Amino acid sequence: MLIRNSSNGFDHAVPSEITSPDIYRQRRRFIAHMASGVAGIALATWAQRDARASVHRPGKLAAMDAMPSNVAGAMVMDKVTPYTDASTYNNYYEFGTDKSDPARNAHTLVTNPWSVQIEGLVKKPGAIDLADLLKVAPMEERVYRMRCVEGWSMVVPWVGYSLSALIRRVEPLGSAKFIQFETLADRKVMPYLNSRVLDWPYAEGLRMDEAMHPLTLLTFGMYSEVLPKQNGAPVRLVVPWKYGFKNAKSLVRIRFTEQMPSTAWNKAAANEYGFFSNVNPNVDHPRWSQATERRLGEDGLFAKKRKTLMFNGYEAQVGQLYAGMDLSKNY
Ligand SMILES: Nc1nc2c(c(=O)[nH]1)N[C@H]1C(S)=C(S)[C@@H](COP(=O)(O)O)O[C@H]1N2
Ligand SMILES: [Mo]
Repeated sequence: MLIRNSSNGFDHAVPSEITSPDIYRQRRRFIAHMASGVAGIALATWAQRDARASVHRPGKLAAMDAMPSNVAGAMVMDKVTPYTDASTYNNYYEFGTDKSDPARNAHTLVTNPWSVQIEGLVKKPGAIDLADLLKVAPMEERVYRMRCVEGWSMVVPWVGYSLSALIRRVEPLGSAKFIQFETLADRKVMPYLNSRVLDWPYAEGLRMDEAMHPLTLLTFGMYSEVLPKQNGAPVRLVVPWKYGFKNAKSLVRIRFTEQMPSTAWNKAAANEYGFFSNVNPNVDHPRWSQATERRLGEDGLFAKKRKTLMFNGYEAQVGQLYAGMDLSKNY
């Protein structure tokens, strides 16, 4: 793995299966093209592939015009998961509990108009329109691993900016120690809100230092395009060192709190899903091991397993956030 972020000083390498240097250079060139306005050609190629795969793709993310050519995003050198896998094998329980349900059902989600409510312990509470939210900081591409607590993983080029930029913008009070994230709960468009799998709206939370960490991405796109609805359009969280369920989709509310906030999965099964939920191969889920994972798009459904990495491979960047904590108790 190689993560580079000139602005944050990340430069860490560990052995793992890596993308060939050629493909890596191609990707970098593609990103530079996106930024310099030559995107049409590159996108035509993507569109052709799309036609072959017959997967609907939402198109270019307008705010990417502002993306700098020297992208200061964190890059993982693992092979990027095919778009088709990342956009058809999903967890978005509001649209159904089968992996194929969100891609089939989420088309009913209305993502425009959209705004995110900022509330709680901040100097500047209030609603922020999506158009304004897109402009809080320059967009970056970050190729992150994502590890679902159920044992599958993927590598996705997300597009967004560090959540810290938004947090600074709204000026939290000194008493704010945590942030709670709430996502859309609209019975008109989300068939599974009538089920009692979870206590809706879906809620997640981070400690302030986790939320401020540069890797924590407020995410608007993937694969150089707008997020597909099943992946959490128009705006979601991506916290790459934590299990996938921390990555709340279709955010509508960001609340600054003094106490550790409740989260949907912790409420549903506290002995299985803790507040921290850092990826940890040494702490098993009560019902299964977390030592290995299956990478989406690799050799079909019964592929050989990969070893799961501590903090999903981001230990050098985030390990110090948990210094001295008993990770088997604070799971
Ligand atoms: N609102 C909402 N956000 C959600 C979920 C959900 O059911 N509802 N599922 C979570 C889980 S369990 C995972 S693994 C990731 C999956 O993200 P992906 O579909 O983009 O891979 O989204 C997370 N965010
Ligand atoms: Mo998950």
